[in-house]
Amino acid sequence: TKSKLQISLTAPNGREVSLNSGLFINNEFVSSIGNETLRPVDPATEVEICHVEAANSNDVDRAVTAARTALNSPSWRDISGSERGALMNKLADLMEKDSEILATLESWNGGKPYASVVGLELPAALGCIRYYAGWADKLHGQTIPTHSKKFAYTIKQPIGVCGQIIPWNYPILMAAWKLGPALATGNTIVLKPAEQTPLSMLYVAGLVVRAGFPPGVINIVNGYGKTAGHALATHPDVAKIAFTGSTVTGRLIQQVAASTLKKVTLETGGKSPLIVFNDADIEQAARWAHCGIMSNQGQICTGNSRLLVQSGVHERFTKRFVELVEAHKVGDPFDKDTFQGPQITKAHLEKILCYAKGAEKEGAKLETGGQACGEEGFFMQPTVFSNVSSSMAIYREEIFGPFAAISSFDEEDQAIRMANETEFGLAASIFTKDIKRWHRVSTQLDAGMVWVNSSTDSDFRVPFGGMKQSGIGRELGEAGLEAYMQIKSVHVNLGLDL
Ligand code: TXE
Repeated sequence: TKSKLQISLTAPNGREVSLNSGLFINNEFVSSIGNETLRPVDPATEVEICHVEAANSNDVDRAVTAARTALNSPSWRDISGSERGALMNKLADLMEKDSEILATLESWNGGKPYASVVGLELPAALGCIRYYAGWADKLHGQTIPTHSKKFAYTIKQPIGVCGQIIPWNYPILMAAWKLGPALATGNTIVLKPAEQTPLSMLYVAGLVVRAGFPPGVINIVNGYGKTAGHALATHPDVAKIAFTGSTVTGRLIQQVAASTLKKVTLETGGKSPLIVFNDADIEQAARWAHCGIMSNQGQICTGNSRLLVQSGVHERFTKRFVELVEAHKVGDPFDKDTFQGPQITKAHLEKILCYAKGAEKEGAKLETGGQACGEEGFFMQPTVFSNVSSSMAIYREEIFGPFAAISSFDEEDQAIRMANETEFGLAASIFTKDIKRWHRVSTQLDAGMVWVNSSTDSDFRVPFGGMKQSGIGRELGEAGLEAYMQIKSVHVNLGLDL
């Protein structure tokens, strides 16, 4: 079956890529037990790329067993943190060497502009793995004096087998955010990419072997959410689930994971506000706002989808923002001038179009866009509505497209109230030159991340995550390690006799 699973592809940019389409379990590519396959599609042309194996619950069970065995194998359990870090750095080096292949697969399968995958996302993913590799030998407990004849110490231990479920909008980056802290802390992993985008992580799977990871430490199983994802979230031997995706699926995972009391971290949806005050640098505010909602086809969890603009600069800001939106190029992800590629699927494009239709009916003012575009592929015109009120669906619901809703406000208090009137709490941006104001406002915003005079600007050294229904726990930075370790307290009696 090995040769059957080996596939050779020619990408639209002419690059030849060969990869294995199997499930990656125990450092080997294997066929799935059931007959299910995934059929990834190029969203720019609507052409099917290939077939890859899709895991059913028995396959997930195989992967979890491999991960569980690896957890206690001397080649993983007994190596030092420094050695774990070295393996991680090796993986990052191999990924860097093949970054053009990885970026090709990421762009082709996900419709993502190639230039930004190569220039921004891959460096961020490699940076994240290397950052956590650096932590691997710096994780230690405390000694705690308790009594003259007793003392205690703590050790930080891995949680166990970690199930990691990632979305389609940034496959490699989201995998790096999850693999980094889990490996640094000595866990073993079963990672499930999204069914729309299986390809880039299949290529990474091949590099895992070359980096020298012991079998079973990193398992990568493609598959559907309802089968493979559900099987991971309910498996009794999976100790922890980390998920990035929709709030609806996040809730479901938390519910089913409760039966085995798994540790759960979730990074879910958002409806992040970007607040522009009268004293802001309007050119910079418009540029960051543009980048913060139109990059990655608007499929960004922290995307500043609501632009709250103070009345004094509303007209000027809207004019400049719309100019920038209309100037960016929509088209072939492999064209170096392309800023915006296609949406991930036809269904997703249709959902975005539905919001545009609804907004017009609800009385919002269409400033630009609102339609699909291109002769083939799932392309959406970048879309801006103004005059958006809090009762409208486009103000309340995550659209996840190149779609911005502009509303105006008069006073600071009103801006804070508007920013917070959402079930989400992922991120927020403030544009102002007033130091006292940015401090005052950022303290009051319901958001896990606040940007002052920028937007959606993440960094692997800084914690990332949401308040309210945008998630549970934090990824990245030192805080990102916590979810992957448990503390054991050892009480030592040095001679206190009973
Ligand atoms: O997400 P899902 P979808 C938001 C965005 C988007 C919407 C729907 O608004 O329009 O979600 O996207 C796996 N048990 N975000 O349907 O379903 C699935 O296979 C276990 C925001 O793609 O959340 C995939 O691997 N797993 C977001 C992952 O969950 C399940 C990124 C995400 O899919 C499962 C993506 C189940 N029952 C979408 N059902 C962000 N926060 O960045 C699905 N999955």
